[in-house]
Amino acid sequence: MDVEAITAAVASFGVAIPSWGVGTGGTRFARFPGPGEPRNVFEKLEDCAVVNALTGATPTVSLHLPWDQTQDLPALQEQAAAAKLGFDAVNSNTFQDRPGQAWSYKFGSLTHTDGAVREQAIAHNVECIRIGRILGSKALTLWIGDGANFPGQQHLARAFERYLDSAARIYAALPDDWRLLIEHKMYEPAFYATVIQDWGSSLMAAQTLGPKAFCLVDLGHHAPHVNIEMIVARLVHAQRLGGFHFNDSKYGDDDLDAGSIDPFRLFLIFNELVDAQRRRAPNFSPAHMLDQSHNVTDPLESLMVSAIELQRAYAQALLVDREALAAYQHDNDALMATQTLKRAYTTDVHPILARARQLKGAAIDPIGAYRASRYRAACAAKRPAQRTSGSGIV
Ligand code: PSV
Ligand code: MN
Repeated sequence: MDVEAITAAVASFGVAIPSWGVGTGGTRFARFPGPGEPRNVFEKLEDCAVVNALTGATPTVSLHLPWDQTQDLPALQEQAAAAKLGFDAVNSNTFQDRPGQAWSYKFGSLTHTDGAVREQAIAHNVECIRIGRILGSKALTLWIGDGANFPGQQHLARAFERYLDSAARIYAALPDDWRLLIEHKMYEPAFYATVIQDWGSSLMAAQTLGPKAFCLVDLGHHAPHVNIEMIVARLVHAQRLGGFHFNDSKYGDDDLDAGSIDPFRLFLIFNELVDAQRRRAPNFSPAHMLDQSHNVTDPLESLMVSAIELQRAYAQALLVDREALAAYQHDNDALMATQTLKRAYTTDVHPILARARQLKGAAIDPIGAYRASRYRAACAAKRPAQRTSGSGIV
């Protein structure tokens, strides 16, 4: 691909901002909120609009319900339209109790042993679909924390069966043009066994549910050193790669900024995506979302840098000489095959990314422009400190 074509491809790349990512996150030990945190979904949208205006890379927002609940959906739609923001997948939340709810999720939600709890969790997901339809979303992301902390606590097989039964009810409520994105996570909050703990469980569930069910890969939800690009390749093969929650991790965390620890791994994942795109792999149109917890940075700056890291990985993957790579692979020339990838990965694509932003009317230097705008100080003045509606723990 020539430079112009790569620039155009980068300019058309978009990743959704998680609404919960614009507030400061936290760990289970503490949360240290910064000045001018958004206090509701409308203020979160204001922040998302700033990130998109400066990067041109985040045209959509992924809501989390009930954290982003509002009685005034038309106003939300209006604000989004004015800011030229769309809504990506809606995320449901049955991993927390909310005040006044009839049944507790302490021992699970969609897989709870009590049918009444399962019904409540199913109804919440159906409500998420209803809200998402109004806003123009086309997918529901289903992540549950259900599982066990002790061997023997849960009947492992039956818990999965209950998951399939509950998820089938949600699936039945999906509009024809929607996707159900099933997100797996190895552990946390369940530390012994999580019902949808890996891509195997996720794929089995997707294949059982039907053609609108896909697997969502949150990069941080695997054991250290797991080869995520291989998982991606397998899900592409199975025609069930539904999307990503991008982030990075070093140990068992799932929240660090995308590309901050292992940008080579991010590149290798994008290498699989570009390969699938080139091969016109069937049913291949994964959703891109960030899912990070910004604990020590200004969340908007982290989101900008993360979106750009994804574009960098994408541009570098586009630079891979695929014909040469295929020939080296065919000839079992391991050294030249890997050098072909390295050559693309070590190319400085920074000017291409800046040019793509310039073409879109975004900032050549988003962080510099953001700091010069003093947006954060303006937020601090007009948004007196208050807890955000998000959990702070991602
Ligand atoms: C769970 O750790 C997760 O990755 C899921 O995507 C949740 O919806 C999100 O984080 C927020 O807690
Ligand atoms: Mn996630």
